[in-house]
Amino acid sequence: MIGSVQGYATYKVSSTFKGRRYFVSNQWESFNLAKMNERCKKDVGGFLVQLDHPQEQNFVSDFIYKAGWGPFFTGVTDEKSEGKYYQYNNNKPVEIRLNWKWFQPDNWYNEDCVEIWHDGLNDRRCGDRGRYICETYV
Ligand SMILES: [Ca+2]
Ligand SMILES: [Ca+2]
Repeated sequence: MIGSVQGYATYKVSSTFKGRRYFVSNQWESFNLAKMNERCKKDVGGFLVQLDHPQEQNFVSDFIYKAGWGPFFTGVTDEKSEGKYYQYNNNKPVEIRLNWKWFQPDNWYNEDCVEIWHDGLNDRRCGDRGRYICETYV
């Protein structure tokens, strides 16, 4: 944790990881992929976190775990086609092996957004209240 940034939301800022930096919003609100991706752009010049590097999930997990209570939403989703996960920001399919929590993803009542915990990912309903994670290249 290296400080905080104030935009529309307030964010805690991570250290750098392979030329990237992460920001986690401090407040809980209804999650929306388009809205939060736009916030990331305006507030920190980034995008909703893309999980596209093999070690990235671990780094982000460690970072948000120290940031307090979740849920913490990522930019990974299967809203266009059930079970086909892609990065909302650039529409590219997820190419790394995602580390899911046990028995996830289960698409319980149509869960199309993905939250990250210290012990893995879970699919969750977009629209649930939570915090979101932005990513930038540094
Ligand atoms: Ca789903
Ligand atoms: Ca789930």
